[in-house]
Amino acid sequence: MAGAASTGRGLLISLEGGEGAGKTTVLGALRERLEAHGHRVVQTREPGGTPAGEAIRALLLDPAQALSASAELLLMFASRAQLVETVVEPALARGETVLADRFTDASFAYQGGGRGLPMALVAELERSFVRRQPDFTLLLDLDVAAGLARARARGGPADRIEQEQAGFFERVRAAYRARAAAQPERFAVVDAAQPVEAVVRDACAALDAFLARRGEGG
Ligand code: Z5A
Repeated sequence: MAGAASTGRGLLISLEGGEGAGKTTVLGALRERLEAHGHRVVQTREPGGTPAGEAIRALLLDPAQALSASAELLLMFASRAQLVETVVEPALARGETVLADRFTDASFAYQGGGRGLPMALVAELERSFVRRQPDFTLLLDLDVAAGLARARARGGPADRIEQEQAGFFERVRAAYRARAAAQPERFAVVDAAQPVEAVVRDACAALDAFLARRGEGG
């Protein structure tokens, strides 16, 4: 599967993590960093990121919906297919950098790890409908109990997936870590248990190191 780097087009950079890992906090800093390096940045989120994707997101996160695991997986990919075709690929073709708040790794972690669906099925959907992996993925790794405590402290009602038990989130974390360990050239793992400033510092340092490997200094 070709990454953007090998096509000479724009870059696809994704941010992943479990519940309460602090993605929202880190995204803004990564965007600023990329812009400082001269990148034109298009930010996306999943599920969602397009009008159709946001409607699918509402369905996916609605606690009143008793979705089967397969339906959940296919809806995640329906949202992703719409995003890839109408936002991600056009941006990459224009030479822009896509900063993705979750991408396909989330389906491997949540639907493969969390729900126990076959990883080969997720990989088949990726091959058929996404056709690329991120050039660089930052994984914010955090102990599940700490992440759930942060999410609870944030307040507000839990969505359908947030209502899952700790065991589900342990499997999600294990799947993310296994993917990062299997693809060290693509992933950087940041210890998200640290204070916010340290998480942001380490995330920006990992991004800088990736850009430096591509010959983008400073
Ligand atoms: N999902 C899936 O199952 N399959 C897929 O393929 C995809 C997604 C793409 C929605 O995703 C759900 O969809 C998600 C995965 C699933 N389900 N869950 N659970 P989302 O990304 O939109 O939702 P989320 O994971 O719940 O993200 P979030 O709510 O935006 O969380 P976050 O960005 O990681 O956390 P945060 O809001 O930045 O921080 C949480 C709180 O902790 C907040 O009060 C912060 O102030 C605090 N915080 C953050 N960092 C720190 C540090 N370092 N120390 C202390 N406190 C901190």
